[in-house]
Amino acid sequence: MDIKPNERLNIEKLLENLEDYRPRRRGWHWREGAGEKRKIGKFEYYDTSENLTQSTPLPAAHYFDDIDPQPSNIITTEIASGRFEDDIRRMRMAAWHGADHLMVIRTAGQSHMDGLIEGTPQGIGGIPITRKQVRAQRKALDIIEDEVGRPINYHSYVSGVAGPEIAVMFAEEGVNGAHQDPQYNVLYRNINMVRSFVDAANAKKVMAWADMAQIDGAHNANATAREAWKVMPELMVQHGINSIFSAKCGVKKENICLSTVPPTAPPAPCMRLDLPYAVALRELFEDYKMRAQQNTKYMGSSTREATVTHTLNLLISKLTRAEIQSTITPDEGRNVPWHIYNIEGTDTAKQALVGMDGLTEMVEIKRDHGELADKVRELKERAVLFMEEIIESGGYFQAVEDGFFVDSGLYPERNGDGIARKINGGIGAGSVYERDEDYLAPVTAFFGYNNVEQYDESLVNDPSKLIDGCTFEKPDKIIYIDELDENDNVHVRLEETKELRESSKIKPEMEWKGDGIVQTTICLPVEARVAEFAAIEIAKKMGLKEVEVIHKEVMQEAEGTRVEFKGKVPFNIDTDDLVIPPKPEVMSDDEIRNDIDKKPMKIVAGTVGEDEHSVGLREIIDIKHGGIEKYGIDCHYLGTSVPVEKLVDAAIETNADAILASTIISHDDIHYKNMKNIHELCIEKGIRDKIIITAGGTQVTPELAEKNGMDKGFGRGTKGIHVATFLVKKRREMENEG
Ligand code: Z97
Repeated sequence: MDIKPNERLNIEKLLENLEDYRPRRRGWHWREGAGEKRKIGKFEYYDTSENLTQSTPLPAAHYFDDIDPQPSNIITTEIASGRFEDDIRRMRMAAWHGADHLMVIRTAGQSHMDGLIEGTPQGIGGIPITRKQVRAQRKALDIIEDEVGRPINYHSYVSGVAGPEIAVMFAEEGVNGAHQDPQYNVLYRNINMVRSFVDAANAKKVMAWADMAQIDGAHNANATAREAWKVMPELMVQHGINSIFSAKCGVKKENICLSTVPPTAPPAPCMRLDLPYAVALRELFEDYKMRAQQNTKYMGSSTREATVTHTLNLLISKLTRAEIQSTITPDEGRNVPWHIYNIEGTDTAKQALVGMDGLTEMVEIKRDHGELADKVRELKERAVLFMEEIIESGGYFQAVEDGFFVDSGLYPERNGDGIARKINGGIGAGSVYERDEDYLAPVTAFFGYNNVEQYDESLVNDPSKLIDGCTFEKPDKIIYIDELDENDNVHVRLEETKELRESSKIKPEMEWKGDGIVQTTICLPVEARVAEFAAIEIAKKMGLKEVEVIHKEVMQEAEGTRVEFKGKVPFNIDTDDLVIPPKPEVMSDDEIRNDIDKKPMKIVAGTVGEDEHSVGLREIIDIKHGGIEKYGIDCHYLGTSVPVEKLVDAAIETNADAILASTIISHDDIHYKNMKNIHELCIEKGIRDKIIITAGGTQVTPELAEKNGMDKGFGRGTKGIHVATFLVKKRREMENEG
């Protein structure tokens, strides 16, 4: 299924024959050419990766020949709105902006589900993982990665008591990465610790077979602890436990990624706390990859504030390292997972990382002495002592029982507020049994004793041969169930939005097709609480439904409050009914400049009649705001209230190519009368066929200007480039005619 850039992804078509879809590759993919020096446009870059074949560059790229340099780091965005069919469309937008790690991971509580579910139920605030969703999304990403020209890593999570089953399904379906950390289940989901570690061994073994990247769950301690910067020693301990466990289950070290978050955020002096931590962590775990995520613990609903925190975190990634750079949607605080914020997060990372290209060639961390060196040493010591105490206390399980983890004291201090779990407690307690002697598991990538040799000694390393291959070798053995619920499935949902997909009708959307959501920012001259309720009234009067205030910020208690609200519009717009004026024609700056370089151009300009307005015309001429001077056009500005005769005479004297008349005053149609006068005087003086005449002003209608003898009229909103484009084109035309 090929797709053109201006063509929407056809979700119905994508869902056809899903039962026959097979992933075309497995395993994690790092960016190609990462860290090589390369020339892109007019610049040399030190740490980029290969360019995309199609992409959406940053907004300022049009000043730089539309280049779109890609950092060496993988860029992650989390997309899981609850409707996988709309997430696919968002994935395409994110990939075009430079994301190549698409995580279906949000707080749907996947880890509370005790088995694999089938079909495509709609999630709430996240998405339950099912085979059909995974398959449809991987299939869509095959198309999208071909479109942008870079492999895309698809990722979700292997957690809960169904973890091993999910891992198997992911391996079958070509999922490229997953969160897997038994400590997450134990601490945050109260899953029995023995069960969780046994399950993890199986899951990790399967993930190793599928060459998946693994992300741990240490960052959750940072997000959960009351004073997050104090859990730094513990974070390193958690990373250590999961990393070595994974390596022992056969996961390659380069596929083991530490999930690290700079633990604090402004107004804390975060660089002084976070940078030494980042250095210590990377030194202790130099064989492993870093997956850096922005700090969300202190994130409120201000997207501006979240973006600054993210950018400071990106500086740490740049100064140290982060093979994978996550970008939380900066709206985590308001719980509105919207398309536009995935794109903003992705762009923030791309922009900051590319902007800091080559920084470490010029700036160095003071590693050997001073505050940073002391702190790095101290953090490592605290972490090692923490680990030693775990061993002394009787091991990991005992330490969890004793509440060692997520305690908000800075180790070795303890505040007694850690999360304690019982070795015999939690979900799945007592569900782990020793394997019987004749236990048989003739499947690939199975952890531990599976007793195959009893049946066929030659198959010890290839147990699934006993059954002529398992689902890994023989995907046709997978039992594919399309849907289980006749009301809660993708076909029912698509039916509801059919009109919006198959006609010229559109509706605003933030999350799902046709959700109608709009967001508005206002400033009200009252204190916050009054502003909030006033904003709701205003939104209702604007015709919005289901109004909610999503952000408030005091400008000054008495003078103003900024309020952002969202709501839904109840109508569609038919794009076929729109009257869209033709796009103003603009040439590229270079094309205009080349023309003027080859053959100089001169103009005379003034505000005609008794008209003292000068600003508009000067903006059209002046280089500062993109006026026509910038293309090298020689401009003779005659001032305001210039008589028509003077303007025409000046044009003759200077042998000008064009007259630019500005006329703002419009009573008694004086502006059109002036135009007519200029036109007629030029005829009288015998220059009309050699000169271009244009008139501009806020009340000028292009059609009427032309009726009154102008070659072109320019109304409100005109920019220098519009005038320059016209002058160049008209001159070419006149030359051809002459
Ligand atoms: C991230 N922004 O990217 P549940 N397993 C592990 C986890 O860390 C998580 C889950 C499972 C964050 C995403 C935090 N992580 C959210 C190791 C969650 C999720 O089904 O929500 O319980 O599992 O890491």
